[in-house]
Amino acid sequence: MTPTITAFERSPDGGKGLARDTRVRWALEEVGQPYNVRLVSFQAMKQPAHLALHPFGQIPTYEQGDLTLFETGAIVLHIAERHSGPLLPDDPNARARAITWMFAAINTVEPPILELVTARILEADKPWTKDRLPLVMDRVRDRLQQLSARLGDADWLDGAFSAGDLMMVSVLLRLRASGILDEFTNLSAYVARGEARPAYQRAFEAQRAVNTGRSAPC
Ligand code: GTB
Repeated sequence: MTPTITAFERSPDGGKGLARDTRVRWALEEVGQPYNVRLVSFQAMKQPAHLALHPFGQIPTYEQGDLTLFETGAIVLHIAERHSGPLLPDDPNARARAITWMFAAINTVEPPILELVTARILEADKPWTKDRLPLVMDRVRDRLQQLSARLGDADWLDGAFSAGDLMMVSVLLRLRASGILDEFTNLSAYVARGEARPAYQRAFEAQRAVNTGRSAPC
């Protein structure tokens, strides 16, 4: 049965691919699973029909048969597990490490990045932002420094590309506008490698088509 995911009717980023449905689309493209998309407005997200799928009234969600999921990490992990091979290695230890990187992306690397997004965008005009921004930027730099040291000159975090890389690249993409990523040559190249993957390109174009009104290339 073809899964259905939800995405913004109009993403606030205008199609830059930063909303989290892109991560789910990317995972589905990597495993070659066709999918349907139901677009929801901000208003519809807070209505009972959507809240029944997502208790926090957000996107993305994932429905397949009688299974409904929310939380991007859980959805990507589910997709990876259902399609053995492309996103999770068969070796149990390598698989556990790939899942560890998924958690590291959303639990350790993403939180300071989200703080930065809040400071730069949502609180840009607040009186405290001038003093707080350098502190937040340094917290992001600390994490990137550690991640950069671990990645070294490898292509991916642990052997072949995995769901861990999919999540980490997606998280790092949120930094592009800040310029901080450019301070770490190997991380910039890592993100570029992720973006160059045909599956990412298809996912990106599909969400862009929704948000710009242009049709996605076949
Ligand atoms: N922990 C949840 C998950 O990982 O799935 C978080 C889901 C979430 O934050 N969803 C956001 C949402 O539905 C969209 S992705 N927000 C609406 C609401 O809460 O009312 C976050 C997002 C939104 C916009 C941009 N952007 O414009 O650049 C980027 C990312």
